Amino acid sequence: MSHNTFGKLLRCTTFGESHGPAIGCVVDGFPPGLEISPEEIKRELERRATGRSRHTSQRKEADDVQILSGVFEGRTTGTPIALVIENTDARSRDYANIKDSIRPGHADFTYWKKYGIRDYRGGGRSSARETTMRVAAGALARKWLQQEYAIEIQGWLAQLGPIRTDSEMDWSVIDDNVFFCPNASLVPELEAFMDQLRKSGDSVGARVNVIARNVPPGWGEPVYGKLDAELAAAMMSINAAKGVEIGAGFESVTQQGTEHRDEITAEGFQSNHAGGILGGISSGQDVVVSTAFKPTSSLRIPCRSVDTGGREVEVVTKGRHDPCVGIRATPIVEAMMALVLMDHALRHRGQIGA
Ligand code: EPS
Repeated sequence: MSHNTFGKLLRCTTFGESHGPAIGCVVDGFPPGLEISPEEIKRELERRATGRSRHTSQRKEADDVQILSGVFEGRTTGTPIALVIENTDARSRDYANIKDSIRPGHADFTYWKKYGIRDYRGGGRSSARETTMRVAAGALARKWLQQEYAIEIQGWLAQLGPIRTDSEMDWSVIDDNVFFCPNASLVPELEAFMDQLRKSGDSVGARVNVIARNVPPGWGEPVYGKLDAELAAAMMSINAAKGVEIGAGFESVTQQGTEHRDEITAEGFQSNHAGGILGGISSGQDVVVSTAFKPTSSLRIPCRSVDTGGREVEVVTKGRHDPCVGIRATPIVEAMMALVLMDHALRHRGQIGA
C-alpha cells in the first residue's frame, strides 16, 4: 500500500491500523524552534477522542502520544518528528463474525479487490482511528501558524442529519459541547435525535465547516497546486467524507455573477462567496471549507452482502461504532486545514521568500 504521505514541503506520513499495536506519523520538513509538548498535542487529541459522550464510539483509548524524534528540550529541531500512539482498547473479537464478509458501505470491498487481503480487525488501515495522527500532526501545524501569522482555525458542526445547526453562530460555545455545535440551545435537540437514532441502530450523516482567519494573501500555487484543490483533496481524504465545498460551493450553481463576485471597495471585500481563495491563491479573506460526511456504514441492523468467496451472506456489524462520524470530525477538518495551510506557507516562502 503506497501514498500514505501528503504535503509538498511539510510532509506528513501516517502508518498503522486500528487494531495493530500502535498508530503513528512522521512529520518531515517542520521548521526548528517551535515549542511543543506531548500535553499540548494531547489536548487536541482529546477533542477528537472516542468515548467523550454516549453519542460516539465507546472504545476507550488513552491516546497518549509519544514524541520519538524531532523534538529536543521541548523544541522542534528541524529533523523528522515521529509521533506514536499505542492502541490499548482494540477488541478484534467483535469482528470475528464478519471475518470473511464484506461490510457494505465500507472499504472492505475495494481493499479486498485491490490488495486481495482482508484485514477485518476494526477496519484495519481504513479505520477512522488513523485520523488520530492527522490531529496530532495538525496540533503542531496549528501552533506554528498561530505563532508565525496569528492564524486562527475553528471548525464546527453545521448540520447533523436533518438538523441545521449554524443559522445562528456563537463561536464561544463550540468547544463547550460534544457536538461542536455553535448554537447551545440546539444541543438538547441533537441529543434527543442521537438517542433515538442509536436506539434504532441506524446512523446519519453530517456537515462540518471550518474557517481559517488571518491567512495572508498569496498562498496557493497555480495551476496544479491550487490552495482550494489541495484543501479539497485533504478533506476528501478523511474517512467517510463524500463532498467538499469551498466558500459558496454548490450554491454557486444557482447564483448569478453579480451576486457571486465579491465586490471590492477601499474597505476591502464586500462578501466572501469565494471562500477566501481566488485563482487557487488565498485572497486574505477567511478561508472557508465545508465537508459532507456520510452516515456510518457499521450498523447492527442486518443487511445483504457477500463473503470473500462470493456467497450471499447477512452482515451485522458488532463493535463500538459512532452513529454519526461527523460528531467527531471537527478537530480532524481543523487539523487538515492547518497542515495544508502550513505546507502552502512554506511553499510560498520557498518561491517568494516572504
Ligand atoms: C471505526 C470503528 C470503531 C471506532 C473507531 C473507528 O472501531 P472499533 O470497533 O475498533 O472500536 O471506535 O474509532 C477509533 C478507535 C478512533 O480512535 O477514532 C471505524 O470503522 O472507522
